[in-house]
Amino acid sequence: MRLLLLFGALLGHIYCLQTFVGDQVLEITPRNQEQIKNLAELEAEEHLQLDFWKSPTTPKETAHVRVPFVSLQAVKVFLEAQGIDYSVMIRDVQALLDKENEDMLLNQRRERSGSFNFGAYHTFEEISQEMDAIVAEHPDLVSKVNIGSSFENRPMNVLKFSTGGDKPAIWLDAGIHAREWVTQATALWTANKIATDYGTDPFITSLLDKMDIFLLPVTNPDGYVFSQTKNRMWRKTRSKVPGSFCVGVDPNRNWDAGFAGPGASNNPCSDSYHGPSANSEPEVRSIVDFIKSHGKIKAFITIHSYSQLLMYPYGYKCTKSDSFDELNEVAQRAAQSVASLHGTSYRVGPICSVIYQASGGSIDWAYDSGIKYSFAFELRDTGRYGFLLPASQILPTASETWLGLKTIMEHVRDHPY
Ligand code: 0X9
Ligand code: ZN
Repeated sequence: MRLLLLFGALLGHIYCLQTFVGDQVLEITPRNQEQIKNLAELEAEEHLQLDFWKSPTTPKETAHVRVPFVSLQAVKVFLEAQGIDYSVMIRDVQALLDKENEDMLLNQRRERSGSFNFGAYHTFEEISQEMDAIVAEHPDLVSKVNIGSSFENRPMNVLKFSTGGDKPAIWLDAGIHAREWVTQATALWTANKIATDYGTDPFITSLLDKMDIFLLPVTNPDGYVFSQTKNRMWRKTRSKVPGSFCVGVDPNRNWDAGFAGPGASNNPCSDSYHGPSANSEPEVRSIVDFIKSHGKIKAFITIHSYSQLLMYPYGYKCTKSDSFDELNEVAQRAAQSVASLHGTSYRVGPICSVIYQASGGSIDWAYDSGIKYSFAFELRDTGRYGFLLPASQILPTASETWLGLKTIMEHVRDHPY
């Protein structure tokens, strides 16, 4: 068995596919400020190669950390020595990846003789083809708008849902972080939902009579492809950083909103590296240019995973925005709508108080640019699988998220400004 694993790892390296054999995700519960500091010190030990899926913020709140097999012993010894409570959340990361891969291959075989399965994970190519198919099936409602290209020159294609002309519009994006696969899948399901229900669902019909919707399912195409072919845990873009061997920028630290402030890293090797300058990433620049030139975007909704949160500005500062009361009220109602389907419970609040201070985020930029209705979703789950959410949860996730989106969009429709 051991030999087999070793062989697998070796083979993986030959094909440049990063394996995670024996990696575990630990759930860590610091009891006090001191232990939170201990964890921050642990995170700073670069040689341990820890991947903080969820950072510790306040005592009793859990942190989720993927620990590479080679560091497991050291980390567990450290936690025990400091008296920090932890448990194993995912015992074998690679086992989940193998299952995910197998499911994708099985589904690909099934789709060859059937129709597109929205309850499966897909490649960038497959998603692009399905977007074209949706446009072809609903030519009077849906069109494809190319807003630019990624660093590696992949197209950034947005679906425009419109009954004609250029109306005030709602912006939706997903997959700005590559590894958050349930978000790209949810966005594609949502595109299909809007396209097929227009004309029968009174809400969609009335919304699209007054407004357009723009939906970008794969905001970080290079990262997404990389996460499927090389490293499942990839989060950032794939741009070359001058003067560093490390690749990629955190595209959700790259927006011109408190750029390079607290909650972003200036280390190009960090997963939250803000990049050399605001909008340095072509993926971010393309969206900024599109939204500015459109001029009538009234809502900006970005979809991340995981943690089951619905957030609004600010992240780069911890003061209330002028729209706090209204955004909070809408978000609370949206969270109730999400929960109404399968009981999935969301926490609601401004980014800074709900998670952490994070600068250079998209919804802060949108809000400060005059788009009042700016929200960030963090979809399922709360950690059992984290970024590795099984495909069997795509459909329930997408359908409950849709109810939350509807509540927000309804409010936007009825409160023109
Ligand atoms: O850290 C982030 O960028 C987001 N969390 S994630 O685990 N998906 O990486 C939260 C960011 C909040 N949203 C914005 N600032 N737009
Ligand atoms: Zn994210």
